[in-house]
Amino acid sequence: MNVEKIMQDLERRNPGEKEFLQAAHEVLESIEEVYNANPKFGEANIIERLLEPDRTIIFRVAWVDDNHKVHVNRGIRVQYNNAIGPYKGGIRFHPSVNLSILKFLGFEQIFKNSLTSLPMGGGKGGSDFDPKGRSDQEIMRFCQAYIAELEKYLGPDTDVPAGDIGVGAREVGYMYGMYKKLRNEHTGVFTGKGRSFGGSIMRPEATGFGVVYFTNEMLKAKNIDIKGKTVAISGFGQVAWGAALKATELGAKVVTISGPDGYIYDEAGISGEKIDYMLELRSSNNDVVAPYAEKFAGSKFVAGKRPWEAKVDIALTCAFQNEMSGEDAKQLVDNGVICVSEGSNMGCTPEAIKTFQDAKVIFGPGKAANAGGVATSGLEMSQNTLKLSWSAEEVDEKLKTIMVNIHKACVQYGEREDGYIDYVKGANIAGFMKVAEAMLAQGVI
Ligand code: 2IT
Repeated sequence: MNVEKIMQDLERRNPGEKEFLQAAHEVLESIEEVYNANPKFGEANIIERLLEPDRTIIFRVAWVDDNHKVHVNRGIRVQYNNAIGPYKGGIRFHPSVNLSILKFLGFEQIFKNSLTSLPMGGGKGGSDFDPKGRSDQEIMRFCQAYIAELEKYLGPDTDVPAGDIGVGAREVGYMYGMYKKLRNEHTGVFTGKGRSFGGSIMRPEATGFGVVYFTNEMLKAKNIDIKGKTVAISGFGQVAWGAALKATELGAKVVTISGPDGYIYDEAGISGEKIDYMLELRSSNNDVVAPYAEKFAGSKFVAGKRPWEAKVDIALTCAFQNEMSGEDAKQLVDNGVICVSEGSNMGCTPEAIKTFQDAKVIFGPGKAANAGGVATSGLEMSQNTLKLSWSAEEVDEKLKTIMVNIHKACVQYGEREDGYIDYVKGANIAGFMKVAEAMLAQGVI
């Protein structure tokens, strides 16, 4: 394959889809060498077949707000690739959602899910619906309207959605409820469900826990102890919350969280009731972190800025794609950062990743670092199929093992001669190999 030629073709066929083109370019660059060394991939044109989603469903979502006003949003589900299992991936509700963003997320999900070693294909869905400030009734009506259309394309062995930004247990509950009513069946077609109806213990914590387990593996590979290290976390949602819990438990000190309004710096460390307070902030539905500084003395709120200007040992992006720029990365490097991991999907721009890798800062890409979330979704699917429920210890043990194995796979394909581990390359190649082998075995379809 010729990366430049493929990119030109992709740009022509997907004009303006910058997030998708960015995600595709990263994978192409990483796998080029192994792809060209194995002529069987080129002969079957695996790469072009992988880049084109199996199908994309786009639909109107009409709903009525509390003031009886009728709204129309766009619903999308990208069923990207099911070579190794049913389509699997979250649903995002955010005003920025468009086809490019869902294609980038769906494409990344193929490799991430492959890395988990569980049988899950890649997909992603969402809507440009903005949950901010909406009442519970409005959220419910929107979720029901969304799933009333998407229902026909889902199934426990076909496509299994979950949450993502703007979609948590409440939204999954409403969508699953409508799905169940329409199908008259109680098959676990969503993951991230409530515990009382088939949800897995630990799913809410899983992405954040997994990010810290993976970060800890990367540090251990360089004989660095996470204990006593300072950590900057962005975001204050489920991923940030889980990461703060686990990092604190392992003896690190979390000093920042952030929202669209700015960031909180808390030198004493965000632990205990301060972590619980993140959930309270989230449930207010206002999407701000500023109230934290009013509640906890000694902390400060920095308006309109991102947490990457803080001097820390470890930085974890847990908010949004491209939330860390090359400039942010340079600042972190100048401040002596030793390790950066993506809890958010594609949290760092290509310039930021290059800055870290050039400075030999340990860098964990989202596909590997945040795979604990979807891995635990895979465990939820297993429990639903088996019609039983595992304990927290069982789920946590499995999650830990999965993260350790993902780390091993990344090292296998990403270790350079100078000893630096290129986790981006490692994750992309390891994820790709399994999917490519499955596609080869299944013929041209
Ligand atoms: O980005 C992700 O991996 C998720 N939003 C979770 C997907 C899932 O199916 O649990």
